[in-house]
Amino acid sequence: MPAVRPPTRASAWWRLAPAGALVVVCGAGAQLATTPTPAVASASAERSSAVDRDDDGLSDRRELGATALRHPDLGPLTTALAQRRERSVRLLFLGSSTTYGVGASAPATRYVDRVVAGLQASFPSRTADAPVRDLRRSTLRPDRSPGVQGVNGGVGGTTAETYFTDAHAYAVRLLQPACVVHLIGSNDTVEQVPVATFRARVAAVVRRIDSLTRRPPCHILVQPVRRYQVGVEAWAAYGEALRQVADADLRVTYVDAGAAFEAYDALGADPANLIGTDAVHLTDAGHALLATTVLDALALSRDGLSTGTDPRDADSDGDGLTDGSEVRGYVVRQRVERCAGRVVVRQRARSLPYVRDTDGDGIGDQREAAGYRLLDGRTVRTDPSEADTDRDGRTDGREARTPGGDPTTCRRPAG
Ligand SMILES: [Ca+2]
Ligand SMILES: [Ca+2]
Ligand SMILES: [Ca+2]
Ligand SMILES: [Ca+2]
Repeated sequence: MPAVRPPTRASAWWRLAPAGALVVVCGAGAQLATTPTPAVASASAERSSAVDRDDDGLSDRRELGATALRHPDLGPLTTALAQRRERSVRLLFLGSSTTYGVGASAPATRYVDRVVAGLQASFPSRTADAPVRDLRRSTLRPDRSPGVQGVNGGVGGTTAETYFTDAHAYAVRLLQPACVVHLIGSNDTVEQVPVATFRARVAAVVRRIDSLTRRPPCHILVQPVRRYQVGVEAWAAYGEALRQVADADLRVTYVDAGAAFEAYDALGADPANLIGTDAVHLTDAGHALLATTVLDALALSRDGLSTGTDPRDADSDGDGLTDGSEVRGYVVRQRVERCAGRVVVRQRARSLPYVRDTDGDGIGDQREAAGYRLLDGRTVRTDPSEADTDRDGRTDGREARTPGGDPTTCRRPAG
């Protein structure tokens, strides 16, 4: 029998863990990142692969995934990506004109659309990939289909003071993004907003977004491309401010996209034609380089994904079955007369550790595995991963609600 616990409210590890506690959660990864001596590094790697703090049969390493161990600040995104076949994984892009797409010749060549397309290619879902939508369209009718989705919240001309509005707050509350990408600072540098003020404003937006979400998202702070009228040193100070915001919070990542443009001499001879004729906005090639820089910095791959579960909660979806039993599988003992003629007395089932009703038949995974009552008083068990256990065309839930119905026997209900 699978291990059964009373249902608890599903929770996410990064929500339960305040910033300080997260250091402990990812202690092994953090130790590796500080490049200790090789002997220490391998010892901590070994420890982390064996540690199973919630005692659910899955190691912390497996539950967090290699990517999150290496890059703990992306935890909310990597966990969401692990669940992408069942749930929407939304990325909200904030910023000014470049985020909005100025300079790009078509929506598909915008930096935002390229980042989203790159993630969709790396992390396919069951449904057709949704194109990036703007804030208004995303909130008018939220797309509930599974997979990676992009929401473009860029507003031209904005600074750190103005790039996050009440409309954005509404969208965050409604859409609950897994990660928020902030490309901000270009206009602040031109307006010579004091660096400390800039830093405080970005940090305040991060905090505000966190307060609007049930599971605080990750944040990616992208240092924009330098503007001609801003000196290299002044520009670097704003980048340093973003880095400080990222260093202060374990869910915030800093990406220096501007450096890639300096390396191509974009503000000099610009041989790769990255900056447009207005000397401000990016060309299609510039948008492509920006997108590549962001994707490369995140270094996300399917291999590094986790089980999509919480290493501090033995039952991430609170359905009464431990994460370990749902991932590894368990035996359901029940005589089932299938329509094909075969009679089965026990079958091995697996269910999703982050979805309470994996097959969507209206009966939770734990009830299907442990047994539930039919209207005639008998108790039966059914396959939590098969909506129609006896394969007679009617779901287990429907048969259980029908007088005379039996989801374990292939026949029409009496009457
Ligand atoms: Ca565990
Ligand atoms: Ca469970
Ligand atoms: Ca079910
Ligand atoms: Ca059936």
